[in-house]
Amino acid sequence: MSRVTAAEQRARGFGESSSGVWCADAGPAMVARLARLGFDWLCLDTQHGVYSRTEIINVARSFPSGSAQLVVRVPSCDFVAIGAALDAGARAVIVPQIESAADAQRAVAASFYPPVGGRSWGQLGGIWGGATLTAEAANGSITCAVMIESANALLRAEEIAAVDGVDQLFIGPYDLSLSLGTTVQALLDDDSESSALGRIVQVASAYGRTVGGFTGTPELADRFRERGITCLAVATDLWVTSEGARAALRLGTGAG
Ligand code: 3PY
Ligand code: MG
Repeated sequence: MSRVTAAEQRARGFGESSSGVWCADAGPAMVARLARLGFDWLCLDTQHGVYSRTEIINVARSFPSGSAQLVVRVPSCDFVAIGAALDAGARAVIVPQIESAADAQRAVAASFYPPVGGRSWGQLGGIWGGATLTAEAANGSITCAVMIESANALLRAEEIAAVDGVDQLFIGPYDLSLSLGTTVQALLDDDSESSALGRIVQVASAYGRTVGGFTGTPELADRFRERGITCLAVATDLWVTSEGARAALRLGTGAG
């Protein structure tokens, strides 16, 4: 079973029935605005997004308290990168390309202080007047989500989900469909017993983990929700700005 219940994860903002915005390019001021708009969580994508460690810190420094939960998708299953994101103040990490129980164990070891893992002490929040959590409070409040996004990960979903400390299986539909030789639409359309998405949801539930995923648009998010996946990145920073501009032009030119 999970260290934390689904209800506890939900209460933190990044859990079942939550809507996040995924940022790949927005700078600190735009991130702060997005964080106040009502999303449950905001994820900085440091795998495919533009952010260096300094930029993660700059975002975290001006991240508004009492707003969305700050989540970081780290670049890889790397001890230093996971620790750096959490030290900056992320309350959850999404760790990409998890292929095995050994990978998941590495993600957990980097995410939690002893005795759960081997995270190194050095939170930065105190520098800018933010929170410094005790090791116990950090271990009790950080969410470690591991990404299932390959045929291998799908095959080994049980052993990955069984790792103590894994809180959530997070689906990367684009890499997963590439790895399976299919498309995101076809992944969503397959509602057979043996479907990839069905298998992930079923394994997560069997091991008491929540399940989340990247979608990037509200329309795609609806399709994931229909499949029982409800911790979703429902928009990106790019989607918010381009759709906002489209709406303004439509309405502002009297065409709306
Ligand atoms: C994927 O769909 O593979 C992702 O990692 C989303 O960013
Ligand atoms: Mg991916």
